[in-house]
Amino acid sequence: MPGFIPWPEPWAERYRRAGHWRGDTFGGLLRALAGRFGGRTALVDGERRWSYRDLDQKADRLAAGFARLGLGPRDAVVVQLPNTAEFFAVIFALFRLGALPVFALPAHRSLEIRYFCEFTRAKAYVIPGAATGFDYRGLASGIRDTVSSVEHVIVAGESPGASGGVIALDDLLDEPHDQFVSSAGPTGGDVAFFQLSGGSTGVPKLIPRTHDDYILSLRGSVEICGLDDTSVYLAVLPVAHNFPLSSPGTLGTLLAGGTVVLAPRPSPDEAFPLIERERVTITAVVPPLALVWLEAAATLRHDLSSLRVLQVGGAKFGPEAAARVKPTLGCQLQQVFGMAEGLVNYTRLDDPDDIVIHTQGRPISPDDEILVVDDDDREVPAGAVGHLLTRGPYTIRGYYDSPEHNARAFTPDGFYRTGDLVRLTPLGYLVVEGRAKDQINRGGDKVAAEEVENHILAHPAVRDVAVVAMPDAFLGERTCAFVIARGAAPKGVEITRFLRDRGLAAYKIPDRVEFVDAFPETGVGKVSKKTLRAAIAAKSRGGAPS
Ligand code: J2J
Repeated sequence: MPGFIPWPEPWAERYRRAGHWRGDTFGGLLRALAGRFGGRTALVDGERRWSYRDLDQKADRLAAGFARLGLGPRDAVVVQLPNTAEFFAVIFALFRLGALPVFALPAHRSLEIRYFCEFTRAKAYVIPGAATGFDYRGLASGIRDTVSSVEHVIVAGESPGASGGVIALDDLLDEPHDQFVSSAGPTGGDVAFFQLSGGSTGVPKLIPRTHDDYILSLRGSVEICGLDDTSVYLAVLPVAHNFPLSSPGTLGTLLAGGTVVLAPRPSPDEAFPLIERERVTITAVVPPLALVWLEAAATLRHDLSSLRVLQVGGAKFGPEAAARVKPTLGCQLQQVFGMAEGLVNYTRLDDPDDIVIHTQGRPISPDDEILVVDDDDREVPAGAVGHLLTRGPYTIRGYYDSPEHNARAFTPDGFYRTGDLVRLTPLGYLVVEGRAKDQINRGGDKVAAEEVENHILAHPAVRDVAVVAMPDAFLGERTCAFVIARGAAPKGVEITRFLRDRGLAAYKIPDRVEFVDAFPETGVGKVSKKTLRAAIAAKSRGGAPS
């Protein structure tokens, strides 16, 4: 596939020989799961319960329906669905067809969606129906009218016969169809879908993941997390994100024959009753949500005794909060340090508390290679802090169709530059110490500074801008935009409204806008973001945000 950089053949051969890559595909896997776990519950969405057989059948029907629309192998389809059962019917149907889902988040707006559709020349865009609190129909009609590749808008969860030029998913599900087989179905080495990068550049990057590599990471995660057919996973984070999708997440749970329970919202008053009702055994949250849950567990009276593992990841979980998990929730904490590009690290369930509280885990696979290097790519002394580089059987060798960026983001011998600053403990566990990439980690939501800067620069009153992280007790970090105005400075809200109106996802909109006359510079005359970060940290300790 043009734009996809595969592993060099000697590496591919090695990963196959080691049994990491087995040639399975997601479409085939679901068929096998349906054979094995048939009538058992795969998905719980509100009052709806789909068995493995149901999911398999729906994927068949939908694949046939998609094929009728003219979708086929390697066609990209932007999927923007919340935590609903339909998400799984859609993605497995696309897998079966060999079409490529692009995993947009529900929070993405027209700027992001337009970019994904244009960049992948997506043929279709799948959106949720009513009752989401946002007009996805309006967003979709704007996209269809302006992005020529997008032939179909498909609405999930709406009554058959949806009008206005959109297609109801239920209509596609109508026609019985057994055992859909694509004439040119994918093989294990083929790209299965695109994940999105948290990014640090002007536009989001697309991450091509293959059936082989992703299934390996699922298998490893299932084993490490001890999942089996009695496991019940509660999906509270948006299911399209790599963490709840694969670490081991919803797909790992299905692979193990367990049950996935879909939470419409992550708040304790929605999630705790589900944990109690469905006897949930494992779930995954980001650090700010873990804090909310810890707080709520003290007051809300729900039976959480079924919960065995609380996974926390996506951003650094401090040791003070980490130490409270077991005493407060009565379950094991598992720290997860992962990335959509590949490498995922877990603390193990039988690790001593000290490791679980103070480290971010160790890699899934013995074939994950880890290097900790200085600014010149030389390995640092054991235990010292440095840049994390990684290579392995489920870490990509390049972003999709981005040769220039790839030259910077990967070393010549194929290591991915994660942009994270880490140190390795003597037992091989990673501790995340900071970040070198120009990104803000807003409680697990990643914001690329350059992307936001580009959009702010489009405002006519803005001469220059620098976006940096500011510390925040709850989210860990928030976003601050330092702006040099052309003349009289506009109000901060004019900038944020401008970004919202342009169609930027809300989590990328700066929490604070500061007007300055000039930027501090480094010795070589570059904007010193370090000085700006220190300035806003000092200021935000003293005053309320503007
Ligand atoms: C510090 N930083 C972390 C952690 C991720 C599992 C879990 C998380 C992600 C994810 C994922 C961190 N402590 N525990 O895909 O499968 C920051 C790092 C990393 C970046 C990746 C998974 N866990 N991070 O968060 O692609 O900076 O994936 O490089 O969204 O999040 O972000 P993302």
